Amino acid sequence: MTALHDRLLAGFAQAFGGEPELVVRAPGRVNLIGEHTDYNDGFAMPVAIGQETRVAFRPGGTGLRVAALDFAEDDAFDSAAPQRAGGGWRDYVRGVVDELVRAGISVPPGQLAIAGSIAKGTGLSSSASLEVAVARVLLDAAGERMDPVSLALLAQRAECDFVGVRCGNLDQIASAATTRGHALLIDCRTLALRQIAMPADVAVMIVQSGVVRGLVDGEYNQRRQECERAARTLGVPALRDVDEGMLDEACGRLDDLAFLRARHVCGDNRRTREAARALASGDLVAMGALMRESHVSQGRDFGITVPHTDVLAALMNEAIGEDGGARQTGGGFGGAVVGLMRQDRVAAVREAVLAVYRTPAGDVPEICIEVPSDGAGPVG
Ligand code: GAF
Repeated sequence: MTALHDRLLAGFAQAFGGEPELVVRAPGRVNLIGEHTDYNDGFAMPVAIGQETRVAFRPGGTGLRVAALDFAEDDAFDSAAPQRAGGGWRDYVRGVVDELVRAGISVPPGQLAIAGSIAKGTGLSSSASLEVAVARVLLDAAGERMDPVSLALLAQRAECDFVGVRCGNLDQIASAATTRGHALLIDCRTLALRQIAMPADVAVMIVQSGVVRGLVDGEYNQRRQECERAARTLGVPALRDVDEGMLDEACGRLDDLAFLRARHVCGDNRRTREAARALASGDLVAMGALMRESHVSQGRDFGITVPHTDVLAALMNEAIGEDGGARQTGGGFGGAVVGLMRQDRVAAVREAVLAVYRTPAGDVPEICIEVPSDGAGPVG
């Protein structure tokens, strides 16, 4: 099927013998625009990508035995009991099991193998895709159905409660609820979703800066606290309830840092809604301008770009020209830069990046062209 699938089946056979009964895939995502807006009840617009996590399951035995093939590590625990966090990849699995048990699902005992093609720390949501894949395979094995958004929210709770990242719902919804060939406009408060067809001649390019980041390092939660402080001072439930005009009028009430954080969030909420309209009408010039503005705002106001992603985004924007744009994507502090461009610009942009950009280790960057994929589901 794919190299990942073959690796998963071979790893399952080696760890547990024989074959799985169920295989599920859940994609990573690249966020086109709307960053750090999700936990402010705002808007984001991701696409699901071809890089994904696959999990294979066979019911039987007592307890859950888990083999994480990418780490050559395993875990074993009672799948019917509440779980305790212990650190590392195990928390993503145990956290999901814990949430399923809390939701009244009778998680079957069995063997579970996990393999993925999303590199960690690259801003493409390897952790959300793992959570969503594990939740979906265990629900399927239990004979239970859950709609994609409820499944995503369950996975998000697992990350918040077990891993300790107070993330929003963007990554899990993107992994669970996207549709092939479409970007997904998410209203992170109402959970209204709008699928937006990608224009046929538009390419999504992801370039890895080579600066690896993690969300657990405190900066992410700190940004969230700063946004919550700004909302409290402004007397609103979340920054979603403030637009840029209101913010300008209220700026005297906010400390400088809270004002800057709020300006980014309010700006990206507006830009994301405008971007959805631009993409839906195939207006890549408008879409590109919004992406460039969003990148600037992430650096100037939100303090989450780094010199390498600034250089890379500038280089890509120059090579793309007016018809499209590029910006750092994901939680920030490195990771990937996403570019949207006409298909006929891909070769020139790739060439420009490879000629000039080097990762902190001095390597040429990884570049891939992504075709927006379907959200999580069974394979085969
Ligand atoms: C990370 C988080 F997990 C998401 O919830 C979101 O906040 C994103 O950073 C930034 O937009 O991926």
